[in-house]
Amino acid sequence: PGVPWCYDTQDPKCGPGYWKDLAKGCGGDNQSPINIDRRKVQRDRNLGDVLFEGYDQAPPGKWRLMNNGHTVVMRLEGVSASEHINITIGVLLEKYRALQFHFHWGNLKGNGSEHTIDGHQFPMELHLVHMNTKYKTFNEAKGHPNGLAVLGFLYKVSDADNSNYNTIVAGLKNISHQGDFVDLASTFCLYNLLPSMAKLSKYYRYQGSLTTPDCAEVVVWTLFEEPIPISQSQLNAFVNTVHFPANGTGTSLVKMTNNFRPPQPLKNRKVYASRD
Ligand code: SG4
Ligand code: ZN
Repeated sequence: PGVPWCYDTQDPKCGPGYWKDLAKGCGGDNQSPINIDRRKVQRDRNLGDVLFEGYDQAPPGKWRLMNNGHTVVMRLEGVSASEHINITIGVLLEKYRALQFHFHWGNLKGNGSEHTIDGHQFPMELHLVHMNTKYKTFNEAKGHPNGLAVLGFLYKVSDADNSNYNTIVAGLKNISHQGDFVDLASTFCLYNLLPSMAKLSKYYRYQGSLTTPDCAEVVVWTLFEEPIPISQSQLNAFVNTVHFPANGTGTSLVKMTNNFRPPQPLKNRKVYASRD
C-alpha cells in the first residue's frame, strides 16, 4: 500500500521519472521496457519456440476482468484451470504458470506500447505474466531474476474488428471505475488473443523488470515480433471507457490513457533474437 504513482511524465510527484524515489528498484540497471534496436540484437540459435500448455483450452468457470486503477487486468489465479496454463521457455526449459494478463495503451491520438522496435511505438501491448513453477509463492519468485516470465505482444491496427477480442472489449463498459470487476464467461482461450501460432517463432529475449513500481528485476522478457491485429474502434474502447480517479481523490474521474512506461536504458544487457 503505498505512495501513489502515475504515468504522467509531466508530473514530478508521481510520474515515471519519480518512481525511483519511491521504489529504489526503478532506478536499477536492468529495467523494462526497452527499445529493441534490431541492428544490435544477437541471434541465439539455442532459443527454441516457446512451448504453450493449456493456451488452447477455455477454462471451466469464469475469468475476472478488473480495473485496478493502472490498467485492465484479467486474473487467472484462483481459477483451477490456471494450474494447467503454462509456458516452457529458455535454454533451461523452465516452466512458468500463467497468473494474469493486462494491457498498456495510448490515447486517441497516440500509441501506447511499452516496448518499442527501432524506436517505433505500437498502439497497444499485451502482457501475459507467468511465475516460475519452481517457486512456491509469488513473493518467493520475486526474489529471483528468473522468478517471472512475461510474454509481450504488440498490436497493429486492422480494418476489421478482431472478433476474438469482443468479450473483453464488451466487458470494458462494466469496469469503467477503479476497483470494478466483471466475471466473463470464458468462451475464449488464450491462444485466441494471440497472433496465429505459426507466426510466433520470432521473438526477442532479454533480462528485465516489472514495468511498474517496485520495478523488481525478476522478469525474463519475451517480446514477439508478430503483432496482433485489432481495429481502431476496439482500441478506442480502451481509451474511452476505462477511467480512474484523478489525484487519487476519487472525486474527479479521468480517462485512463497512456498507461505505459517509457523505454529504459539497456545498460550492459544484451537482447537475443530467436530468428534472423
Ligand atoms: C500492471 O499494473 C498489472 O496490473 C500488474 O499486475 C503488474 O504487476 C504490473 O503491470 C507490472 O507487470 O508485466 N507490466 S508488467 O511488468 O504482475 C505484476 C497486478 O497488479 C506484479 C496483478
Ligand atoms: Zn505490463
